[in-house]
Amino acid sequence: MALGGMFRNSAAIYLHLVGPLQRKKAGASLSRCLHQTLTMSKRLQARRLDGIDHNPWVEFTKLASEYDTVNLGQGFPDFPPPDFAMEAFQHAVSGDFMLNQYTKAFGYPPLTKILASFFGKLLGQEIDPLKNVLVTVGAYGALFTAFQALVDEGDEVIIIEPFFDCYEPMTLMAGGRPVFVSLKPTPTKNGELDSSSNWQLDPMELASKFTPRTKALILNTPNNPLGKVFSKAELELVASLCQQQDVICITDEVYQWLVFDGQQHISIAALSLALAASLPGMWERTLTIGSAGKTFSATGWKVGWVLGPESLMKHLYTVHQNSVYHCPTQAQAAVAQSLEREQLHFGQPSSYFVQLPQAMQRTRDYMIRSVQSVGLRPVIPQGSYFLITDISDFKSKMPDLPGAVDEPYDRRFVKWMIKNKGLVAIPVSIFYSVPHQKHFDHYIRFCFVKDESTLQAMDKKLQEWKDELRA
Ligand code: IK2
Repeated sequence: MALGGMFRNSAAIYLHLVGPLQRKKAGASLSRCLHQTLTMSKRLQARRLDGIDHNPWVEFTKLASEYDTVNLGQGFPDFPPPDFAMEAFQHAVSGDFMLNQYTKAFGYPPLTKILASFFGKLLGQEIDPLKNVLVTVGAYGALFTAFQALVDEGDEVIIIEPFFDCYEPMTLMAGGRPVFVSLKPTPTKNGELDSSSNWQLDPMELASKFTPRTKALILNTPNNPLGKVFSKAELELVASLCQQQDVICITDEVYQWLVFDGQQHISIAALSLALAASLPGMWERTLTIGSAGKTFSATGWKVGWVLGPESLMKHLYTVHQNSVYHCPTQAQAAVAQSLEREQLHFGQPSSYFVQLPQAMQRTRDYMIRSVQSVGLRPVIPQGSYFLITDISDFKSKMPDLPGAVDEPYDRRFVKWMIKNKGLVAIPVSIFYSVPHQKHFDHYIRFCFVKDESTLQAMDKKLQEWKDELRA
């Protein structure tokens, strides 16, 4: 209708400007054209978009912008990237003018080279920059390319809940069928704080999700929104099932440097399993995804990557070559220089990959204390930059918040909190499949990759709230 209306307006302007004869002829052909446009509008949306056209991010971002809020919703830093990364970007923009031009489709050569050498050491693999690396438009681009390249009509993809919400639509857009398995919280003792490590997979349930149609499993460690860092034993369980059932593993490791309390991030692609030495190993069946946005606190640069064996990567190259081609050369050059710097400082106190988690552990702990003061019960994240908190106490005290009856409670709660308390969070049910949302509608997610002043502003709002609760 909007399209028809727009067309009618431009047609009217055109007819007003031309002479009477031309007006008659043009009027007839325009009306045919207009008719065709209206007929076409019967079905514009491709069927692959059926059921995925509503996006909660759009709704909550819009609502947040309408009120005076402290925004702890979307996961991006409100502080600058490190100086060396900013300088690298400035250098890329103002230096070699050829960085304004196309580069290689699968990545700017200095970037694919440093990714290969940096991650080759971490994953214990000889990585070929030309065969095992693809640079993408953010980790989003990496995920999309992987799904399009490998998931076929009717293929099943196992998704561990809670999951970064785009995994489901990406599976569906590729024609696949998402199969969900939830991490379940083990009850804590009275008064004890919950931790993301208490949320675990039931091995029997996980095994039961594999069928002859299972093509891939998607893993996310550290996990968004829970902050869970999968242990070696948990990864070995996933890996052995992938090996036994001949399944591809897509592992989203964008928060790999953001681990706390001495935790260690382990890449599933680096595991070697003795039990199945005769089968292709984890490197041979895994795509490992990373993001410069998360790595260097520069989410707007939109540089991501995928690393994997040639047998899988060649299909991603086909998709990428024929769709995006490559991501901006200057941003890739800045990431290359920043990674080269990190390689020199690796493991030392001067490394950003050492400094960032230390700083984020402090903001995490500040936020934990702050949310506890109003009766929100945090689930301590082992990694990522998100903190989920249990709102059950509010659910029992204020069960009837405005909103549709079938709208999960956490969504109504977040809307209420934005409007009445000026605080933005994200409802955790959006990270679940529809059938499982009702079991997880009493958690909300706060993002703590924020400047001290933002966290203080949050704390101020929470203290005012606490005073109201006391009154
Ligand atoms: N994978 C995960 C697990 C992510 O969290 C993200 C970024 N999401 O952050 C938004 C939020 O949850 O508030 C991505 C992939 C995408 O990364 P990139 O920005 O590099 O495309």
